[in-house]
Amino acid sequence: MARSSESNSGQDPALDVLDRLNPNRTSASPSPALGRIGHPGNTAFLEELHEAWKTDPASVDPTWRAFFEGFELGCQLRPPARSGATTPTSGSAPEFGNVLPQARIYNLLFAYRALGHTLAHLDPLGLTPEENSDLSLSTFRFTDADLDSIFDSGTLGGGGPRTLREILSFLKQTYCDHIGVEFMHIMNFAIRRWLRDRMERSRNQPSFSPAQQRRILEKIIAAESLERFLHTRYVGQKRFSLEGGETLIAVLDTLIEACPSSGVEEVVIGMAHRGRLNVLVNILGKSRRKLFTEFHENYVPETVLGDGDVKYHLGYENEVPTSSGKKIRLSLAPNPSHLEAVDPVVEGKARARQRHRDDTVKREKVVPVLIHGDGAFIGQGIVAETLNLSRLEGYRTGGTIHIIVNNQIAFTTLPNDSRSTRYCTAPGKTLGLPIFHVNGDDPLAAASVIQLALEFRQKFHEDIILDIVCYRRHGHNEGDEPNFTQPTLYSEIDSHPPVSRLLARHLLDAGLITEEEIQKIRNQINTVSEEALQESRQVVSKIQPRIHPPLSCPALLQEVPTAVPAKKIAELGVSLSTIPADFQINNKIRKVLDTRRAMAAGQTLLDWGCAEHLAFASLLTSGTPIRLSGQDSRRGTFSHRHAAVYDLRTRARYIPLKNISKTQASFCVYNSPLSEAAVLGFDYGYSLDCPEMLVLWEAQFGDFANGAQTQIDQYITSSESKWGTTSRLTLLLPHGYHGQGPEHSSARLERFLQLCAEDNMVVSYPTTPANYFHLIRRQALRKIIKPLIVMTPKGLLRDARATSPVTDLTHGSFQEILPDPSITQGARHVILCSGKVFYDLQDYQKKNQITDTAIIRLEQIYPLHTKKLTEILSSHSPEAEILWCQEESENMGAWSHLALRLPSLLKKPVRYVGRDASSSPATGSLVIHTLEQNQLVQEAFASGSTPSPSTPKKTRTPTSAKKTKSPTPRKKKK
Ligand SMILES: Cc1ncc(C[n+]2csc(CCOP(=O)(O)OP(=O)(O)O)c2C)c(N)n1
Ligand SMILES: [Mg+2]
Repeated sequence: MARSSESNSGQDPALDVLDRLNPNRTSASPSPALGRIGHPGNTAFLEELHEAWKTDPASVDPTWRAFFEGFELGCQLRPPARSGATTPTSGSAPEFGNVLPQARIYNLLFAYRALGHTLAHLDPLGLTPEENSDLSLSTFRFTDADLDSIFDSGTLGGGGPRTLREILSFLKQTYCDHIGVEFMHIMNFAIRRWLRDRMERSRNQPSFSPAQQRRILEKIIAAESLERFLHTRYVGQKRFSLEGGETLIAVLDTLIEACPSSGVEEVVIGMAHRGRLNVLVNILGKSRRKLFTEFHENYVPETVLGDGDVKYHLGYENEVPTSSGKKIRLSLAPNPSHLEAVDPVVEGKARARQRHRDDTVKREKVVPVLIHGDGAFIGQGIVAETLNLSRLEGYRTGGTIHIIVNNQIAFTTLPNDSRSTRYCTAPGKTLGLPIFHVNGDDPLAAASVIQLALEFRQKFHEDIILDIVCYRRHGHNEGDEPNFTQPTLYSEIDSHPPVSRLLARHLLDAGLITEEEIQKIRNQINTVSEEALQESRQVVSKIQPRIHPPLSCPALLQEVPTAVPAKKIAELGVSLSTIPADFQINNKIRKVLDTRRAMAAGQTLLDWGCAEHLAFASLLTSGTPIRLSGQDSRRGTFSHRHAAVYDLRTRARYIPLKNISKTQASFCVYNSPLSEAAVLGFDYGYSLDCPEMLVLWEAQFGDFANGAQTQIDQYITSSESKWGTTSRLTLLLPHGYHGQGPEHSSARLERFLQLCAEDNMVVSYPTTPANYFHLIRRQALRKIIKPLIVMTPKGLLRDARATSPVTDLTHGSFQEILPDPSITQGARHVILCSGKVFYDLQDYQKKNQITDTAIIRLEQIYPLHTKKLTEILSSHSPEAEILWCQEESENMGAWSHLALRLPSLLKKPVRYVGRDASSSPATGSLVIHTLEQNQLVQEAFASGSTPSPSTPKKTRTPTSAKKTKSPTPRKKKK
């Protein structure tokens, strides 16, 4: 694993000098030239410059002049006496006039702080070379003969004169022992200095009381014993053993122990498979009996409904005692197989819980902790996306503690094939996070780092990473043979003593524990496990395997009253269009707001943006808080929302929805970073723990939701069945064919519909502002908690056809099915459709004065309101031909979902009219799009409709038909 070292972009030696001269300096703006001495190799350059300055100060640039003046001055000062400092016993007196060797000492300090981790003893197996020629004495032009010379030690551990030998020993102990730290890339000087001082004060050596050390040993033994117990009692059953990485349990325990004194009340944890069972039992206090029951072959998950999940994905929540007497609430989020997908979900959950604890400013009461695998942390892009949320107004959680169980392998893949970086923690460097690498065989060192991590998090509200370098004692899982692929590594591991033995030896040598006491601890733990096993056997003998009923929820189709009185709507319209008098806004925005006021007053028809604002405003004033997040959601991608308006002179922001009344609920609208997976995951997590809030995530274009497909598949659509967790999350996905090309047309309605079953969610494609108004209100107000997927408009946002009278808001409720507005009975042909194509069909119907064809809209496709649909159809001719018309290609849109359901429901064939099946969602040509669109509309009215005499009667085009070439539309004539 020898790799070239990463760039050391941190503080240069010159700044170390500046630091010493002026310790209160909080930021630096080095001259461009200063950057050139960021590496010891550039010493020669510094010397040259220094010589030039000595000969003629005017020959160097002013920044350098100031630097050398200060430097000389600093070197002439006698260093302050250090309390407890070792007085040099040999060597010559400090030669502060001998600037050049002293400058090289500063280089050395810098180099060890920046690169000392490359020499640290991090790998328990000792397989990673611990060498770096850049840190050899000769690099700094010293020899062994200089070791007893005395120098100014700069800022090292309080400064003062030290021999080179002492300086080296100090640096090695601090930066090259069992803790290797990367922190010199951090651009914030206050943070860097805090970390430096904190580490150099203790020389990065743990100092735990005897009782604490014993506790840590007990935790390590508990972790190991549980794995061994499971190993012998459930041979070959998957548990993703933690062995080799037991230090994790000691680290988590130390973290929780430190919570009460740090003001932490709750820890929200996310983790993958490795060691999860161990964390559940030994940290969250899940009973062993329960765990062992889950191992039984007859075990059926305890969900009331749904399908459940395997034991190493399950979540848990508990209040655990600490030795301070205070309890800490712990939760472990359920986790799907998809590695790291849980990260943003946990962040969202943590933020929601901070809100519940009224901790939205400092965010110090609830701490998110993410436990990662080494392979996944560097490999999965969502890690970087989630890290990027950490400082953003709408997504920050006050700092996440990341712990990596770095067993130096991912399934069968070794680090050389896993990453292009030296460390798996490299993503943390992009954000300038402190990164601590710790030898996993030294639980005391790791525990000391986690204490520092919590202290850091509470002080700076930033993320921090602890990388526990360990190994994996067995295969990837318990059915896996590691010797197939890593024979040499595993012969090394086989002979490596367990961490419990190493720590026990340390405590025995220090006289902190006896062999008998250690044996007693082991016996006690095994007795508890054995008793739990017996209990679990009794429970299991009573289990009757049974298949759970489906999640089915007939109440999903019940009407929810969502109308709002006209007076209230008008009042809201006034509030929403009123801007503070001293606020100067863009004229066009002023017009939008004025129009909204007129719309709400019933003076003109309502558009989409106004209906949405009124839906939000009515909910806020009746006590429902709302969170809306997405790319450019404040304005709205299509400039239709304008939830925030800006002062022309100052860009001060004013959000009318936050200013409706003093008693209203909170409205949060955020422009998200350009991420789908992490932001959707975050909002989903938030919605889980804030069920009283309406949380909406908006895609820029619906197409881009596919970047978050994992969150959709593994959480939103299936979490209720797997884990019994429900979410009211609402997805707004702009969808519709406007000739904008393949990527801006489709939100992939078909994918959502394919995931629909057991009433797991609602999929809707509303066509009117009023129906959208009722849909949003219903989603927030009804007791049933289900995710809602909404295909939202783009072109229709400004289309006069897609408007609603205010009376449609003040009366009625959400309509799952909309009948034809003009042809309410007796039609001999019925076109069923959903969404935007309705308006094209209606135009044609009107233009051609067609009276025998009714167009019925499915505004909610899943769950389908079959009763309403059949009722509406019953007012038309029983012989009426029914067809489904869509603008999406045949293999997309709602057709494939409905084709499986409509014929049996309606007891007659349903004909398809729409674009042919296609690999790409839409044509790239506007003219072809228009041709296709016109053709499919004509075709929908072709079969016997009158008058339309010119249109030939057509049936569905077989999908096997050849594609025509451009510019012929893809919808072909037969
Ligand atoms: C996104 C994703 N890809 C692949 C897998 C299959 N898989 C499960 S565990 C694992 C190895 C993970 O390695 P690492 O992150 O180092 O964790 P470890 O198992 O070593 O603790 C893989 C590839 C998965 N679960 N999720
Ligand atoms: Mg690993």
